[in-house]
Amino acid sequence: MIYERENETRSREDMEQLQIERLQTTMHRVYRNVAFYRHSFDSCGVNIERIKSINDLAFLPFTTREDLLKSYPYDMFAVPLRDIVRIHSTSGTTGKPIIVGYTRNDINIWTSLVTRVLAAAGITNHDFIQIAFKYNLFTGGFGFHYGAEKIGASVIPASTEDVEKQITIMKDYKTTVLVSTPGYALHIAVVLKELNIHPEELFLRTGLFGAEPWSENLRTQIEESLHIKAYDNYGLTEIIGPGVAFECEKQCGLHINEDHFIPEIIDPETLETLPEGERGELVFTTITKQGFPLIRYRTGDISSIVSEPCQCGRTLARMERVSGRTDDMIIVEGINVFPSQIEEVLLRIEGIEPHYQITLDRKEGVDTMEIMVEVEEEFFSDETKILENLRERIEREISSHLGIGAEITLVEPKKISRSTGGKLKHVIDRRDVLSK
Ligand code: DLL
Repeated sequence: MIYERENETRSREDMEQLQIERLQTTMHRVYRNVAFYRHSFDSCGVNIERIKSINDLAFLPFTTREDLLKSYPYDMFAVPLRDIVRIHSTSGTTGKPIIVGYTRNDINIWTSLVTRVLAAAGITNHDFIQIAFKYNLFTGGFGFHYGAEKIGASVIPASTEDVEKQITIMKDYKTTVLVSTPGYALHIAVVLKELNIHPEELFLRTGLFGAEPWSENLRTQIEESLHIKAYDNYGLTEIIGPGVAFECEKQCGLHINEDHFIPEIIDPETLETLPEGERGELVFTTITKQGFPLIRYRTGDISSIVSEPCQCGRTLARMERVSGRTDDMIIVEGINVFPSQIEEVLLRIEGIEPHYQITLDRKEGVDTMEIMVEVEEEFFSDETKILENLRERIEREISSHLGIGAEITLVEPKKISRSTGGKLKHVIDRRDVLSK
């Protein structure tokens, strides 16, 4: 079903007209209210009155993750703090996170965008939706919750209940829709099998999965093991959270909510805008957000875009499923982490050499992370108890600073291969996240 037919099926001409009007308003708002944009437009000689077509976007400077980190906590907000009704933030940072704020209007828009995502997957007020995302600073739980209520479904905020409880709820409350990361859905499927519960004993028919990369292979595996149809959806905290792009029943790319976010694909090296269909870094400009508007935000996600209308009737441009990152960010169980953050935790611990290797794997549907760490020579000549204490300490520190569990393996100095001039590969990812 198309939730907002008028907005999801505009002609290209109409859409561009709407986008440029909204972009003008946004540019004025950020120029007036955000010192970062005033400086950045002034130093690039941008005259906002001259931005008259979508192609003129290319004259505007980019905004990066680093810019947002520097603006901690509220320097990027474009409204007085009394108008902010909600705050979320990016996850798992040892340093400072990126904090985003929403006005009441932003929340209303976000809600309707998530409603589009759900409606496109055929969800109605007859459904029972089990949301197995965290309800906290992460945008997944609250984002989906509001959208699901708006569609009139019965919302079950199962959040981080353990997997057996999730299954009991699913069975007893007659859940028809599961909302989670694809990795968690797989984990549920594995445990169902262990418990000897046949998927037909459940009422599940649809899954909406996102927040981390996944492959067509994984989709098939989840669909077959849970007897459901699985839909992909994409979003990021900085732009709004979930509700940026979603699959329809045709499942040929993710429709971007272009009446709220203007997408571009750029070459991450030259920063040139790339033509339709070419793969590069996804960049978004928000054009209706009041609290935390962003101009040409570099997401670091690799994708491509086509604007040809879809067979479903929507004219919203489509992005291909995210096929990687321009940086080394990894996502473990939906939590985003940079190897540099792990390094920061490790190097604060005495006795650790600055050499480590991270191996990601998936066992029985659960993401696992092993960190091999080199330890100073003298620790190896000491009692094993000291080594064991050190191992436990690293595990604790990683978990408390980054919110993820890791298995630590301590090794002797020079055990981990050194860079031979090329870029040292700190991460080995053995999960089937991106292969077709
Ligand atoms: O993951 C928002 C979200 C919540 C999206 C629930 C969908 C469902 P962040 O924690 O800020 O926000 O992480 C954003 O996750 O830049 C991508 O690298 C990755 N990502 C999100 N959705 C997908 C997806 C939420 N469907 C980062 N496929 C993004 C691949 C995804 N990667």
